[in-house]
Amino acid sequence: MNFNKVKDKIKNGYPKGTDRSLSYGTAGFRGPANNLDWVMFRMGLLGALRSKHQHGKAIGAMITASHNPIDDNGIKLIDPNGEMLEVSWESAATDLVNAGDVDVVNVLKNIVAKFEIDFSIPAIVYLAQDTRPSSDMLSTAVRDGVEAVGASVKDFHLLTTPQLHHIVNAQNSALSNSEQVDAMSSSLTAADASEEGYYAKLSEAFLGLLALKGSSAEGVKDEYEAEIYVDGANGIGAMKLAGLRSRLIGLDAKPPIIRIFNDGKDGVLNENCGADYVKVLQKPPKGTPINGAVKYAAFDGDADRVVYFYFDQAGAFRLLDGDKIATLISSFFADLVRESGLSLKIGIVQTAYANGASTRYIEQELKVPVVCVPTGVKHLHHCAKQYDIGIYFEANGHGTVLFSSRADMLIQNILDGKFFSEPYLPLAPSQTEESHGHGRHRKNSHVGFKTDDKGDLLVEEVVVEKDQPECKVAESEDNMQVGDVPKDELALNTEAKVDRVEGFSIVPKDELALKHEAEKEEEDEAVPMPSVIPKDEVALKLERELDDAQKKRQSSLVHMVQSIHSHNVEFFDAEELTEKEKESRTLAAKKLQLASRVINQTVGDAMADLLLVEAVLSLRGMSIRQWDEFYQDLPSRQLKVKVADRNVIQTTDAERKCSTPNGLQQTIDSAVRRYQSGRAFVRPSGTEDVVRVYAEADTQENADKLAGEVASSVF
Ligand code: NG1
Ligand code: ZN
Repeated sequence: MNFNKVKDKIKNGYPKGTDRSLSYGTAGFRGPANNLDWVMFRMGLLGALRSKHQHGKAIGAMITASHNPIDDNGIKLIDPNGEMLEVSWESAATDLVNAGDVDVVNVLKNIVAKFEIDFSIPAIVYLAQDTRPSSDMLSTAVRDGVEAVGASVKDFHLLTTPQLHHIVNAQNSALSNSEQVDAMSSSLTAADASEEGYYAKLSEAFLGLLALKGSSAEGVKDEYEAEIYVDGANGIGAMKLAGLRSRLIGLDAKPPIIRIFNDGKDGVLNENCGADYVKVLQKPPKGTPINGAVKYAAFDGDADRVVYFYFDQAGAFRLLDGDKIATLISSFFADLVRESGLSLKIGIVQTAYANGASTRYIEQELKVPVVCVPTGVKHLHHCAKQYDIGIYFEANGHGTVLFSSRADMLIQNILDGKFFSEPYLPLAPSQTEESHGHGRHRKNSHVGFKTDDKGDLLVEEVVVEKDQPECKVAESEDNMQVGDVPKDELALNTEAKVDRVEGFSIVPKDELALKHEAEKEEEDEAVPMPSVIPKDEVALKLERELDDAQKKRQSSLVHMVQSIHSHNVEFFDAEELTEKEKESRTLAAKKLQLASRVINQTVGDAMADLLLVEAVLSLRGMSIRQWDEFYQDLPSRQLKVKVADRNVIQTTDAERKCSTPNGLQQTIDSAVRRYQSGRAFVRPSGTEDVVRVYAEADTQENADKLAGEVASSVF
């Protein structure tokens, strides 16, 4: 481990540029581009170490500041499975960037020791950048960091953020083909690990989906508008969408006509345009070709967010944000799951920024559970993984859909002609609660099996990850958990099923046990505490008999659970289905599988999300206006407040309440109470030096007023 080159490079190229403490936030490091080269160099070092730690798998380094102004830039690292950098490494990133120049090598050594890294393993970092003028120079700095520790770089130059996530995932999953990293990677090959592979995967799946569009039922008009104008935010998304568009040539399918504006030819990145501008200011981007008959979408600066909009008959701007996209996609998947006959657990993950009307719609109309987590993709992604089909979207348009390996397997079964209409694999999470002190405490669990202290078999909730504050379920006023389904269908069905299977049933306590218990109780009552009666012969014999019976049942059960886990799905007979039923289940399964391939399961992806939305609208023959009618947004307002130290504000309850400074929450509460349908919260931004204020109320005027009042209470 020789760090001389690191020392030399720091001294002669990348001295530390600030005394301010930085932290690897929700979007990595971001800031003014003219003082970031040293951060990039250090992130190059860290990326190389992370690759060594991951046995030489490729790590991604994306240079972008997303929707921030053109003079900013930033960097995010991508883990081998294409997801965000693992949380335990975020603090390593923060330590490394905050170290003084002379301490950098020590911090590196600490990281090597802490994570037990074999320094001799060859490492590789996949590098890409957005279109910012500073990105070239900053990319060189990352490369210098990677190479200073003897690792190598593969530079993809210009890519969208989600494209790099996809490529990193595809590369690593292709490498570990036999030892599949996870389901989302299992079907990926080396050919997928390229920009071309990305387009091929998306376009094939998308065209495949469109080809399944049936002719409209008689009397039902196909209202789908095949023309869409996309605001490319004058960034990388515009360029890459043009690349994707050229591959959308369908034989059996009629792809939409995509027209791109704000394509970077004569506009400035994110200036008066892009998804963030459209969402926050609730108005059309600069350069929108106004046309009452078409629909529009807007990407952000690195194309990981998308929102839709249109102009209604009166010419008024109408926004369909991430929440509306989540509802469209959820209703699509909920329908397909029903049609496929599969028991797949669908869940939606939102943040506090989700419009209250969307949450109500999803729960009350779609009847799909909603969970609220703190802002930041890592929280949403992590939580969505707990469902068979986990859908997450931030109101700002960042989101995707995750399919569990169980979902992939069950869908594939149908396509292989194996129809199972009954749930048989108790792996879906159910959320339950248990009392814990005064508050309510959540745990995430599966239905599982255990023996109680008398050796009886019980069906129980097996806790998967205890205490996941970032995946807490929202609490509503009546103290019921929003989105809580007491015990879901799957859990109940599974329990019932298990009950019915001879030999593996949850045996009601048998005669002997009951007798024994009754005797014991009598004894207990009869004999005053605290005497302890030595077990007599009969009791011991009874216990032994119980034990034997118990062991037998247990071993059968273990066998059953093992066979379930090894996907021995022949366990239950397939029910008799008519050919017509089989056909419709197969069609639904095909759509599910293709949709799971259109979507980018590593991260929110504007291009992939756009294709999925278009496919859903097209398959349903639905216009943007019809989609917009799902529910009416509550008017809302977002504001930014500059304060001396934004971190004096600390939050709790998925950021919907603040715990410090003292008294602030009470002030917000009393402001909120004065407005019909009022809701408001404040939180420090993770990407900008500001405090964000959000408010919603019955009218726009009231939402604005409430936001203003709350903003002034932050000073
Ligand atoms: P911050 O700056 O922490 O609010 C913003 C977005 C996040 C997420 C990150 C990363 C809002 C309110 N916040 O985070 O949702 O997208 O940027 O880009 O939109
Ligand atoms: Zn972005």
